[in-house]
Amino acid sequence: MSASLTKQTLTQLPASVKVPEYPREERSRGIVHIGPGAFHRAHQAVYTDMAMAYGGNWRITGVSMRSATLKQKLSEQDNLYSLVVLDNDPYVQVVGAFDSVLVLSEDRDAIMRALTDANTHIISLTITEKGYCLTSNGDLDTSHSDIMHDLANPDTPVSAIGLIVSALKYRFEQQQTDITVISCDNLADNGKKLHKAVMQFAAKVQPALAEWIGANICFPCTMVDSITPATDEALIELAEQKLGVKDNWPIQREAFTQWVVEDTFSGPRPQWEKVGVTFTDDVATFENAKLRILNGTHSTLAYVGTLLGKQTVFEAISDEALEHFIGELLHTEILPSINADGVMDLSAYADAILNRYKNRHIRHLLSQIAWDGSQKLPFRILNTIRDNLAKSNDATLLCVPIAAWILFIAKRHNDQEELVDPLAETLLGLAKQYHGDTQGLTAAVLNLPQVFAELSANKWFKDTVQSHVTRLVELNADNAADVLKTL
Ligand code: CS2
Repeated sequence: MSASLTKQTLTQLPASVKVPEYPREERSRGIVHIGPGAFHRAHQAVYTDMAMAYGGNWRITGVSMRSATLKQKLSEQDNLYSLVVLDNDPYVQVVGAFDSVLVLSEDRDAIMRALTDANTHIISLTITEKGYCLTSNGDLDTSHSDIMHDLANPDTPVSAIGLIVSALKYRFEQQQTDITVISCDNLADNGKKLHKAVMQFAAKVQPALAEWIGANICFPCTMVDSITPATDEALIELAEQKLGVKDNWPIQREAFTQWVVEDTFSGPRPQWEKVGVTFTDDVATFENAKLRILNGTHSTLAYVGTLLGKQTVFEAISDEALEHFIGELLHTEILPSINADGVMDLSAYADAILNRYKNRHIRHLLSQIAWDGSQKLPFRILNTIRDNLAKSNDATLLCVPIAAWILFIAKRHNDQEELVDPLAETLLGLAKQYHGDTQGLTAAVLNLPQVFAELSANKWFKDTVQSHVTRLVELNADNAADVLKTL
């Protein structure tokens, strides 16, 4: 058995492996990151690791809201892990930015100390859409069980919003303002949404606290991008081959990576601009383009591709009929919904994304992208539909991923497979109730206000999804071109 990746073995790695270019032991924490999942470790943590070569105490303390696995795995290897970049010639980079991982159920006091430490200048988050506990109108969902718990027990929060507010309350009492709170999730206007949720929560705790947050703390919007398939056995083996030592928790991503950050900070930050991060006053255009073009087509490939029996993004985009459909969807309905004049060439951006999907070295499971459809589709597809309807543009093809999602739910129920979604119980309950009646299931799902909001009452939208469902029920690998053409 080979030795493990640790600070001792770090000095003996092959020359081809990139290692942290700063004296790691001398650098202390400056960031607390809530939700240190694979995406954060492959993206923001890598930028921060590289930026530390230009100075600064920006080590990261990760805060896991639930699972203790990462804490255990990383602590066994001195909080080091490797990133495998999947390209024609895959390479490995060891990331040293983490100083520790804490878990809410085990380390509540240590987490509070980290969040309120005067040397912590950034609280960042990747908690996925559902972690924000928002209603479909973008307000804090005060009927959410975690938010109800936290409003009743503000000193022992279980939600990320409650945790941030309790840390900011301490900072308010100490008048410690030099901190910025950064959302790194795939939500349109992520900083504004986070700010609103925090303000609405804080106002209920203490109005003066909300006022202080409003006046002193910045919540920049960001656009994050890099395709990051979940860790699997093949990756663990590849990492070991490249490292010559065993990393029990490596991560992987494509070579392409982008981070666009609104340049509004209420405290110091790493020199991220030196390592490829873009700072701008207008993140919205980048965010909209990325969410609608990349994430919108990703979800479409996930649901339609699964109905076609495909497993990965590469397999799905290699299907000629599906590739053609995605092209039509992009050029007739998604690109016209985005106003990017003078900021970016949308057509070239979309082509580059399709090329990224065609990377044969990446095995990105459609089932991973299909998670949490009830949370993702509003940002990825429904907002685009709304904009198109408002401009009297067509939105017919945009209703296809919605129809395919509904059939995907029915399929999960029929195949007795897990549906990963915070609304899984409701959705599978409907699939059971309407077993064999896809029209009934469609009507019931489209009636869920927490997903569709005012679109639940839009006759055109409901009729279009129903008609797609009728066609897609027939879809299979042999008739894909014919069926997709008639949608
Ligand atoms: C994907 C994203 O899992 C998903 O839903 O669409 O994680 C996607 O890979 C990233 O946003 C790419 O930046």
